[in-house]
Amino acid sequence: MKGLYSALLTPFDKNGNIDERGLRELVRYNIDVMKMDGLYVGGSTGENFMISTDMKKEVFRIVIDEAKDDIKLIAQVGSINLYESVELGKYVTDLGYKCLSAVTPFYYKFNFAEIKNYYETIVRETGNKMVIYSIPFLTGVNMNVAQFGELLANPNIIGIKFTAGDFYLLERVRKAFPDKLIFAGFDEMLLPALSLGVDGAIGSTYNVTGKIAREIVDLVAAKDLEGAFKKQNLLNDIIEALLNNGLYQTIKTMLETQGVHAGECRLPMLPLSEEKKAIAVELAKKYL
Ligand code: HMN
Repeated sequence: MKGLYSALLTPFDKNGNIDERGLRELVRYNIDVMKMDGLYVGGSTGENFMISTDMKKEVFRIVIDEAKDDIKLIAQVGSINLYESVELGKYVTDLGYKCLSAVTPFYYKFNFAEIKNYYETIVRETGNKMVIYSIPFLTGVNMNVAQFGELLANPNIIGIKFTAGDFYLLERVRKAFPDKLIFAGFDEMLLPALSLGVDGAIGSTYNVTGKIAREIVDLVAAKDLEGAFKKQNLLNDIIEALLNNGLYQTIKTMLETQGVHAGECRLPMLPLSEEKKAIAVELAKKYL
């Protein structure tokens, strides 16, 4: 499951319905143009926490139908409703997804025993593999090396999507679990994460910056750190512009200029103003 994954966006129409044609085009774009190794389906980038269970299923079904065996797939089924996670986990496993991921349960201050039970329940009930999705800046859930170790002791819990800037923790986790998969979750810190030995990366911006991310991966593998640093600078120029302009909406508008019907974001996210749309179009002209 190693490699570079786009965290897949979900194209919506103006009424917040899934645009199947756009979703299929986006899957193909990531495979054929961005040349990704994998897709992370149903993550934050997919606006997953704003859609119903049925819509999540629809996304999972369309994506695997379009992707077939052309790209690796990870299905994010995490939810603070554990019953929904299990239902989705079983659903995607039946569809043929070979690996799940689940965000650490958030909002309530779940204790570690509850978090452990959440992961163990999902892998037990689905029989599938699991990548822990750790993103403390959004969930408020911080785990230490020992706690990661307790989860990773389960052979079906095969790795961590590490979306944090704590590189001391990343280094400790890498050293402690050399045989588990670690994915970097912050695109703007791809190079430092690679230098600490991550097995891959999962990111929203790779839907439009995947080729630059690939160059960084290749330059690090060739031990050309200076070259990799220049590419990370370029990547971060784009990421900074995306974050300033509205991340998902701007990526979607950039994709639209490439003929991918990436559509709108779903409420409560608002559409871009005309001014911001124009900025997104300029970014696409400059970087795509
Ligand atoms: C997902 O769940 O969709 C992604 O894996 C999340 C991914 O880590 C992204 N994080 C968020 O959007 C919160 C990053 O790619 C992020 O968008 C990027 O580094 C820009 O900050």
